[in-house]
Amino acid sequence: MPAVGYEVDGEIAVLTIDYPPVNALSLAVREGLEAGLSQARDDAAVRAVIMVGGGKTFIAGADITEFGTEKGNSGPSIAKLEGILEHFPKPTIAAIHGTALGGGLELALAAHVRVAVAAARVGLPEVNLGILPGAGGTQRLPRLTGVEAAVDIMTTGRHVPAADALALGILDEIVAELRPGAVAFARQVIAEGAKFQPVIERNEKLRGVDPAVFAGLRKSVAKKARGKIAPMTIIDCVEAACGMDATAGLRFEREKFHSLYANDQRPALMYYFFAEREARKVPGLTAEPKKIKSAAVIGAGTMGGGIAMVLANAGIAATIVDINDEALAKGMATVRKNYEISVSRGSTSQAKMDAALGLITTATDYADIAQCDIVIEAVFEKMELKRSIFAKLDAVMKPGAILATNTSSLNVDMIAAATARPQDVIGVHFFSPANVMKLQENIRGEKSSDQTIATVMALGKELGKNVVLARNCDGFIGNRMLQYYTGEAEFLLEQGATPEQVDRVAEAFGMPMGPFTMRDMSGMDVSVLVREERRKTLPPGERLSPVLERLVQRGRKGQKTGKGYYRYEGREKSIDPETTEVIEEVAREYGIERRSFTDAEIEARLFAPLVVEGAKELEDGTAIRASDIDVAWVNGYGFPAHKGGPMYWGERYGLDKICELAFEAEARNGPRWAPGPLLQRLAAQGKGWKDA
Ligand code: T1G
Repeated sequence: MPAVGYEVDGEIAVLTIDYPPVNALSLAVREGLEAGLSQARDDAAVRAVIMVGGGKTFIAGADITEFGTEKGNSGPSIAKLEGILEHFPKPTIAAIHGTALGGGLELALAAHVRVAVAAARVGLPEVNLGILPGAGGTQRLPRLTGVEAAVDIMTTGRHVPAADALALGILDEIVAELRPGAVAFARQVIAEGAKFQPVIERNEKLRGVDPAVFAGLRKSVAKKARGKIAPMTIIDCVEAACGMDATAGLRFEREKFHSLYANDQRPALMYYFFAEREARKVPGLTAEPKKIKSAAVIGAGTMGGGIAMVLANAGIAATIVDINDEALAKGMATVRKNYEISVSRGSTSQAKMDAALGLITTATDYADIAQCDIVIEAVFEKMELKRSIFAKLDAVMKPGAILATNTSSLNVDMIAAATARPQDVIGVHFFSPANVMKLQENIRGEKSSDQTIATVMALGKELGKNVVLARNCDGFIGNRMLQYYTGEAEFLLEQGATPEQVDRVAEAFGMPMGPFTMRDMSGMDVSVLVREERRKTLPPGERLSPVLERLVQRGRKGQKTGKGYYRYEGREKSIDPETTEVIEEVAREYGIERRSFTDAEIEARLFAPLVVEGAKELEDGTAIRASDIDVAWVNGYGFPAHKGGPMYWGERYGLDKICELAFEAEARNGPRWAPGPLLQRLAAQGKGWKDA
C-alpha cells in the first residue's frame, strides 16, 4: 500500500495519507505527497486537491522515530511541501479528522483552506518534545489567530477542538462528514472560482502589536514553564513574526528550532514521550480487557468525588456510595463546586459539566451497585476498614466485576484476602486531586488475574490518565521512593540547610513545589500519621528526623494553622525563627554539627536517593522498566519532564556518582540507604538501565 493514495473524484484529486498508526510525516509520506501533488498539478482534469488522512486521524506531525536518522534528513522537507501547497495553481484543501498536530497542522496551514469534522482537534504540541513548530507554525498560526492565542496554543501544546479552531480562524469550515463534506466544499470553491491568499502573506493580525504584550506573555508562560526553555523560544519566534517579513521570520524560526533540537531538554522530553506510551504495555500480557460501562466508588470524600468525576468525564456512569445521605450530599457538593471552578476557568464547558453530572449518582445500599463492571474503594487508609468493605463487596458484586482499591500504600494482597475472588482485586491508585493529576498507578496483587490487570490498564487510557503497573509492595513505585526524598530533605535541615534553601533548590530543579512547602500545603499532621506506620518498619539503628513531629506538637500543622515550616499571612509565606529553633534543638540532641550547603550538594542529596530506590524497584520487580518509574514521578509528583524523570536524570548525572552518594547516605542514615546490587553493577560497568 503506498503511504499516500491518489484518486480523482470528478474534477478533484484526493490524496489519502495512509501510514499507521498516526500518519506521521515519514519519508514515505513526504515523498508520496510530493508525487501526488505533482500528479494533480499536471492532470488538466483536476481543478482542486484534497489532502485527507486514512484510518483514525489526519497527520499527527513529523515522524519522531525518524528524527536524527538518514530517512528523517532525506526526501522533500515539510517546508518544501508547504511551498508547493502555498503556490499551487489549483485550490488545495486539508480535510481533517482525528488530530492534525505539529507538522501535520503546519502542512494544513500551508494549504489554501482547512475543513474538519466536529470531533477533530488541532494543535502544535512540539513544546512537549522540547522543540518548537519548526515548519512555519510559529509564523503562520499567529497570522490566523493573533499573537496571544497562538502563543497559548504552542506553549501549552494543547489540542484545540474543531469548534474553537473555527472560531480562531484556523479552520474555514466544519463539515458533517469528512470526505463527502470536503469534496462538496471543493466543488463549491471551483464553482465560485475562489482565490486564496496564502496564510504566510496575511499580516493584518501581526501589524501594530504592542511589544508590551510579549513581556506579559513571557512573565505568565515562564511561571508554568518551570525551567523548560522551548516555551520561551516560541514567544521569541512569534515576536519575530511581528517584526520581520515572512522569509526572515521563517529563517529565525528555523535557527531557533535547531538550537532547541541541540539542547539536552529535547532528548529528555522525547525519551519521556515514548516512556508514557511504553508504560501502557505489560510484557507478556495478552488477556483482552473487559469493557467498563458502569462503575461505583466507595467513599464520597475528596478522592472518591474526584474519581467519580474522572469516570463521568470519560462517559462512564459512576455511583458514589457512602454510609448516609449527609456524607453523600457533602461529597456531591464538592464535586459540583469542582466542576463550577473548571467551567469558570474555561477548562471545561457548562455542557460537559452537565453531561458529566448527569452520569454521577449516589447510593447508601451496596445492592444498588451490584451490577457495576468495576468498583473503586476510596475510604480512609485503615486496613481493617478496607478489608470489611471488600468482604461486603465480595458478597454483593456480580461475578467478574473488578474490585479495585485506591489505597496509596496499604498491602493490596491483604485487602484481596478479605474476598473469595482475589483474582478480581487490584490496586488503582489515583493522585490528589484525582480529576487533575494525570497518573494512575495500577498495583497488581499476587493473585490479580491478567484480565483484571489488562482491564485497569486499558481503563486508565480511556480515563485520559498515564498508567504504570507496579507490583504490590509498601508504597508501590511512587510513595516508596518519596520517603527517601523527604527523609533526606529533613536530615539536610538537621545538618545545616534551611527549609527555604531546600525548597528553592527543588523548585529551581523544576519541581512544582519544594518538600517543605508541599508539606505545609497538604498538612503536616497528615504526614505525621503516615510516618507512624513507617516508623514501625524501620530497621534497628535507623531513625526519622523528629523535626516534623516537634513542629506539629507546637501546633504548627502547615498553611491551615498559619504556620508550619514557614509562617503564613494568607498565601504569603515567610521564614519563622521558631522553626530554626526546633531544628537546632534536634541537631544539638543528636550531636550534629551544622554547616552550610551549596545548592548543588542539596540537589544531589535530594534526588539521588530516588534513583537508588528506583533501582531496587527494578531489581525486585516492583517496576517493570526504569522509564515506568519516570512516568510515575513526572505525572504523580511533578518531577520535571524536561529532565526525563529521576531514572533518566540519574543516568545522565552518572550512576557511579549516585552510587557514591548512596554509600555516604548509608553511613549517615543507615542500611536502607545503601545502593543495591543492580546499581552497584551498572555503576561499576559504566552501563545504564537498558542493561539492567
Ligand atoms: N511520530 C512517530 N510515531 C508517533 C507519533 C509521531 N509524531 N505520534 C505517535 N506515534 C506513535 C506512538 O509512539 C505509538 O506507538 C502510536 O503512534 C500510537 O500513539 C516540524 C518536528 C497523535 C494524539 O507531538 O500526541 O511535527 O507505542 O499511543 O493515544 O514542527 O500519539 O503504538 O508503538 O499516543 O491515540 C509533533 C505526538 C511531532 C504528536 C495519538 N506531533 N503524538 O494518541 O496514540 S514534532 C506530536 C500524539 C513535529 C514539526 C515538528 C499522540 C496522538 P506505539 P499513541 P493515541
